Amino acid sequence: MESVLVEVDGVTVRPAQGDSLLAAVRLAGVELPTLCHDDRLTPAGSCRACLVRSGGDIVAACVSPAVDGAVVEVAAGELQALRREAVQVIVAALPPRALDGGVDGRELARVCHEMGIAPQTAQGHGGRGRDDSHPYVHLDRDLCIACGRCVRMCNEVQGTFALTLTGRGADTVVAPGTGGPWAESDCVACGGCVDTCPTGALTEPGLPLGGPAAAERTVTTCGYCGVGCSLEVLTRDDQVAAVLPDHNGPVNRGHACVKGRFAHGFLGSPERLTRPLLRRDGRLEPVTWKEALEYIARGLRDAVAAGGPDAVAAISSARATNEENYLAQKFMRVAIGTNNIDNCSRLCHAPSSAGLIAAFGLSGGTDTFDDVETADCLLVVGANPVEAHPVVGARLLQKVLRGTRLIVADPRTVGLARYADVHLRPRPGTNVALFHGLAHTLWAEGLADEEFLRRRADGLPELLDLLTGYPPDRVEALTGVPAEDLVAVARLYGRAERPAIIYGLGVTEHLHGTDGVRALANLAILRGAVGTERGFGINPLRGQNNVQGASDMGALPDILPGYGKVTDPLARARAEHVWGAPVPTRPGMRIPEMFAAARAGTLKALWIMGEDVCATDPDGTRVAEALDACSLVVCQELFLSQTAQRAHVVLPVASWLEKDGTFVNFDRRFQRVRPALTPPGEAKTDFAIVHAMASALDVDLGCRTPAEALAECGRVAPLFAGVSHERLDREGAVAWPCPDSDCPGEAKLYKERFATPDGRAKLAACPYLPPGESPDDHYPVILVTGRRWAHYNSGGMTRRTDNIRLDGTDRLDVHPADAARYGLRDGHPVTVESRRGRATLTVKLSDEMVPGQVFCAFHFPSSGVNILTSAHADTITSCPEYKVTAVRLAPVPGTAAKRSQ
Ligand SMILES: Nc1nc2c(c(=O)[nH]1)N[C@H]1C(S)=C(S)[C@@H](COP(=O)(O)OP(=O)(O)OC[C@H]3O[C@@H](n4cnc5c(=O)[nH]c(N)nc54)[C@H](O)[C@@H]3O)O[C@H]1N2
Ligand SMILES: Nc1nc2c(c(=O)[nH]1)N[C@H]1C(S)=C(S)[C@@H](COP(=O)(O)OP(=O)(O)OC[C@H]3O[C@@H](n4cnc5c(=O)[nH]c(N)nc54)[C@H](O)[C@@H]3O)O[C@H]1N2
Ligand code: SF4
Ligand code: SF4
Ligand code: FES
Ligand SMILES: [Mo]
Repeated sequence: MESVLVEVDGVTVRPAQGDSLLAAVRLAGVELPTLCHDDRLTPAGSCRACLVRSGGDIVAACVSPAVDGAVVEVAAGELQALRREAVQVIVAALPPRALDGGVDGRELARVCHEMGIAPQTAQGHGGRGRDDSHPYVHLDRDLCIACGRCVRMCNEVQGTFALTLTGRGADTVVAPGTGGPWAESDCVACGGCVDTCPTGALTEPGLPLGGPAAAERTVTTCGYCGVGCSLEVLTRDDQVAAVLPDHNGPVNRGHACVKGRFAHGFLGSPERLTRPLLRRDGRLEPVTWKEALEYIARGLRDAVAAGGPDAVAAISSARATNEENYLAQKFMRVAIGTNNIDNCSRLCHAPSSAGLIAAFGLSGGTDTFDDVETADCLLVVGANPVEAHPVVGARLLQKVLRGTRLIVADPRTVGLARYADVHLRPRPGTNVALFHGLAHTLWAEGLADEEFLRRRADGLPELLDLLTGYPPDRVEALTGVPAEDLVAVARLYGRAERPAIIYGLGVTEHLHGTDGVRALANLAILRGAVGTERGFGINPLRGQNNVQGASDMGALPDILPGYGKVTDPLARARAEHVWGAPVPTRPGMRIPEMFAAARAGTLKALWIMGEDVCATDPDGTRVAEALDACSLVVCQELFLSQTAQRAHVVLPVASWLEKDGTFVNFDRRFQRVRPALTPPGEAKTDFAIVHAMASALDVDLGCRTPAEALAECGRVAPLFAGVSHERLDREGAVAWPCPDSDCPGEAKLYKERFATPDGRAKLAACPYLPPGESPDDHYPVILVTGRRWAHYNSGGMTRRTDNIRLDGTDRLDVHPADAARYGLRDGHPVTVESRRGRATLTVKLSDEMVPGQVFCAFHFPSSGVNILTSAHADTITSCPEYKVTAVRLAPVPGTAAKRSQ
């Protein structure tokens, strides 16, 4: 970038062209106060705390460009006086508490302290009142100086546009744009406005006045979603005072969402499990760890005696750390002697893993999110990042607001769809046809990169043969997407210079989810937009905080740590060498197979480490039957979840804020997890529990600490050999593949060759096949399930926080036309019935839906959404078809509205 020459109080500096005078002053190391300025936001120039003289004029440095040859005066006494006067005017109108804390107070108090403005200056009487309606964001109007930082934060970083400045002159104050109380506004509680507010007008409950300095501080990684936000946890007396976004976080860069930032109230919930529980006479009763472990050891030995090692199975946890998952799979393979281990990737992105490995060789997104963010065209498919990956959603939205082209493919009008150049609304379950239609058009319009295809990809003739059957008008008939929209999208994606594909569960959770991933990958390959500088490939927004890691660590029935196959003698030999024990050769059972085996009586013992299968797996009635059929169910939990209620032994665990280890986020970055608190009562980490269970069976799993476990994993898995706790503590995040400690980690994959055996990408010629569930006369409506912003999966944690005040019930989004048709009223209960069972939800009229389709989340197990969903699953990976369930709707008697015909 070109620089310019500027002189600041006699010091010559070279800011970049386009920088402000404020940047130049800082480069010169000269002190200059600011109030309305935040580096992340467009400058406002309203407070006048940063007045300087430049070219003879008095100007606000934050809004004045640093032009070549500028001579800036900052320190002169007369300028200091002007600045002090400006701030004094602001402060004089504020009540005395505005300057509480002085040098240890809020930003305004610190600035005043530095400028020598006496605390008595603040003499305002206030009287404008507070808004404490929201659980996490509180407003003290008397402290608002109308600097607008909060408004800009909400617009320019978060993208929610919830705030505005109202009133005139000295009475100007921030307010929700909807009028009314904050709790009823559009605010999604990202906390950004609280962070940037310099005065304490916006605060969160619990945050100590002096900020980080007033409490103990632990930097860790969020334990909710796969974005992997780095967070700073402030604690006092072993309790969380506040959780702030870490400004050095590689993904979040000082931002976060309501879950990571505020949803920690579950920690102190009176329902938190603090002692082991054992079922006696049908009731779960507290026992000692010794009793619980002896019971488990006996039960496991009995199961193996009755049915061999394969009569035992484990469901590991994508909520737990890499080290815990590593140890869990080692336990199953070494201590029990079976490959029966799986994790919730099965329910989620198993099709991504299978599809991306088949197409490119490795199980993960092809690019880093930092690169994706520099794309000039985003194709977002079956993902709702504004709600499910809010920090990513916010970064994408800001890109789009700055002009990046956006295509959204989602049956619903999700947050990003409102900003899309084109919004495609395929009928749920028709993605493969849609993607083939796009591929057909790319080829027909000469937008494919034939040179790339020749050099780096296989399968073109077969694909072209198949694509003849997918012209736009036929695809319109299959998917409901207008042919001209399809063509417009193929042109946008095909003509972009650096396109990127981002996708979610709307692609994977289908009967043909893996085909969906492959057909989507075809687009990037046809376009030569993967493994090259001409695009950013295809990137799944992986869900759980550590679902990538749980699979990386080999908590899968056919895969060892680092993706060696259990059927590959070389991969087995490497693990056997490190573990000093044989590795079973037969692939184990997947989660749905475990339940089927339990019902059939061949699976005797099931160990569940942190998944609420009864609430979150499909066809819940049959899941409960499976658990009831086992002679031993062990469940490691924070709470007495629906699953724990059916277990024989429940072990209390530490949460992500109470343990040591690492997570791998959605773009393959290892990041450190550090304990900020001690676990309550007798709760232990999953790591300690796996060791204790092994000891109870007289097996020593080695790797005493999480650091040792990751180091050992690196010896089994060359992909991670260069990652260690010590390195992560030193360097922050490291992406895999990272084969040695000098390797920086490969954020962008396949630059030279793909990781398939022959180094070439594979196009897939998979025909479109219809979904497993189809509507009929009895079940005429398609139910799509997914996420809402305030709750997380089973809701076990978020329902036990004040998030319950932000979203208190399970709602069914219904198009007004359907509501009229079935006699449903907004806010009233509705019975939703599928071929398997019935759930009761609350109607929410929504124009985000297409008539004939309804949507709900599954965050309130008591409403029974997963009683409805079916056992149909991806034919390749067994990922459930959560996105398509045929249902019928009826008002709960006594609440019906008049029906229309
Ligand atoms: N707030 C919150 N955040 C979360 C979670 C949470 O529970 N709450 N869970 C985390 C987890 S585990 C995961 S996996 C991620 C999931 O994150 P996402 O994948 O973004 O989540 P979903 O809402 O399940 O599904 C995404 C979209 O797929 C669309 N869809 C459904 N069927 C089709 C189809 O046939 N074609 C297309 N193109 N689209 C379709 C749905 O309308 C929905 O908007 O979120 C993570 N983040
Ligand atoms: N209808 C429908 N159902 C779905 C989906 C959908 O889109 N629609 N999505 C599916 C997807 S993608 C996923 S990932 C699953 C998620 O399903 P689950 O994994 O069952 O959901 P969670 O609520 O994330 O976590 C389960 C439990 O883990 C516990 N827990 C949290 N941290 C820890 C820990 O460190 N250790 C241990 N041992 N336990 C812990 C929590 O208390 C919680 O009860 O749901 C699936 N279910
Ligand atoms: S908390 Fe976030 S979403 Fe809510 S008003 Fe503040 S910046 Fe906007
Ligand atoms: S975006 Fe995901 S990782 Fe970041 S704070 Fe929210 S839940 Fe945590
Ligand atoms: S910081 Fe420059 S005018 Fe406010
Ligand atoms: Mo997930």
